[in-house]
Amino acid sequence: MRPNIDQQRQQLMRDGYVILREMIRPDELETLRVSVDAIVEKAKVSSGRVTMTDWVDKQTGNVVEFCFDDRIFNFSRQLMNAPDAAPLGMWVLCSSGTGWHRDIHPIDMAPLDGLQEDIESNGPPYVQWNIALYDDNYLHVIPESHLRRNNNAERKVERRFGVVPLPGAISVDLKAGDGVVYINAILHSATLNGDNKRRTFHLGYQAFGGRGFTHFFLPATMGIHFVEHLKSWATERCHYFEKLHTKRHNDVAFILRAILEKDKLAFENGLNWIHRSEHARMTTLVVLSKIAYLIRKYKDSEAEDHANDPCIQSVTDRFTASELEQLWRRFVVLDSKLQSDNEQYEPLFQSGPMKYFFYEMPVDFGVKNFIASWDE
Ligand SMILES: O=C(O)CCC(=O)C(=O)O
Ligand SMILES: [Fe+2]
Repeated sequence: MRPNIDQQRQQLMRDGYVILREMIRPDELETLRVSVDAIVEKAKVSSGRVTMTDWVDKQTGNVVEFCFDDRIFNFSRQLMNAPDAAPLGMWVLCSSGTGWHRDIHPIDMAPLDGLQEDIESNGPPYVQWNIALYDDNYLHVIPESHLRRNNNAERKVERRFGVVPLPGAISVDLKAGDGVVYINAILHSATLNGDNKRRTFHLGYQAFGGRGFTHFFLPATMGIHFVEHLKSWATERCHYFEKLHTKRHNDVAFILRAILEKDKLAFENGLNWIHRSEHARMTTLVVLSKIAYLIRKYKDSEAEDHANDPCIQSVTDRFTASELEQLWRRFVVLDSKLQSDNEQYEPLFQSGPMKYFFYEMPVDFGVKNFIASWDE
C-alpha cells in the first residue's frame, strides 16, 4: 500500500527526502524522453544542466506541463503544508557530478541553526525534486543531515573532494519514471557516472502562505516568456505562480518600508503576515536583513555579476538610494550579531570563509530587540 500524504510528510521531515516510485506513467515516459532529448540537443550540451524554459517550444511544451502537474505541484504544496506553491526553476540534469554539500549559502541566508529550527517548527519552505527519465543513481544523500550540523567526519571533507565515503551516506537509486523529493539543506552529492545517460528533471517548489517564510530571497523567478508553448491550463498556472512571486515582492517592500519609517505596528503586522508561526520568526528577520543588504548593494549598480537582477530591481526600484542607506542602518545592530570578530568557515556550505556565522543565530536578540535597535 502506498503511504498517505501525512506519512510522506513525516518521512520527509525525518529523513530529509522521500522516494516516489513510478511517478511517470510508462506511456508518458517515451514522449517526455523525446522532448527532453530535443531540448538538450537544441541547447547543445551533453553534461551539466539545461534550463528547460529557455529552450521549450510547441513540440516540447509537455516537459514544462509535466513539471506543473499536480503530481509535483500539488504534492509539493501538501508536503510543505502550504496553501500555495510556485516553482523556482526547471532544469534537465545531464551527466555531471558534484561533491558533498548543502544548498545553503550563509553569506545571504540565515545561519543554519535558525533555518533548521524553522524547518522543524514550520515545515520546509522549499522542496527540491529529481525525477528520472532514465535509470539514475547519481544522487547521494546523508539521511537526517538536513536537521543537524556537520559531524566530525563531514567537517574533514570539502565539496571539491567529490563523492568521498561518509558515514550513513546512501545512493538514491531511481529507476526511469521514479522521483525523489528532498529538503536541500540535506548533505548531498552526485557521482560522475559517465556510462549512464542521465536525463533527470531537477526543479524546486517554494511554499507561499504557509507557517514560515522563504529562506532565500530574491531568487530569479521562471518568468512567463515561454507560456505561448503551453496548454491553457499550464499557462494559467504559470501566471498564478508569477503572481505569487509578485505578491511576495510587494509584501517584502511593505515590511522594509515600515522598518525604514520605524512604523513598529506595520512592521510587526507585516512580519507576522509573511511568517505566521510564532516559532523561528527571527530566522525570517535575518532573511529580511539579507534582502536589505542586497537591494542597497545593487541599487544603481552596473555590476553584471548578479543573475537575479530583474527580481532585485523590482524591490530596489521602490526605494531611493538614500532610503536604502537609511534602511540598512536599521539592520546594522542585527547584522553585527550575525558576525564574529574572527573569520568563520565550515565546509560543505556554499560560502567561503567570512565573518558571518555559519550555524549560530544571535543569542538574546529577538524581534523586540531589533525594534529597540532602530534608535541605537
Ligand atoms: O546532480 C544532482 O542530482 C544534484 C545537483 C545538486 O546538488 C544541486 O543542484 O544543488
Ligand atoms: Fe545541491
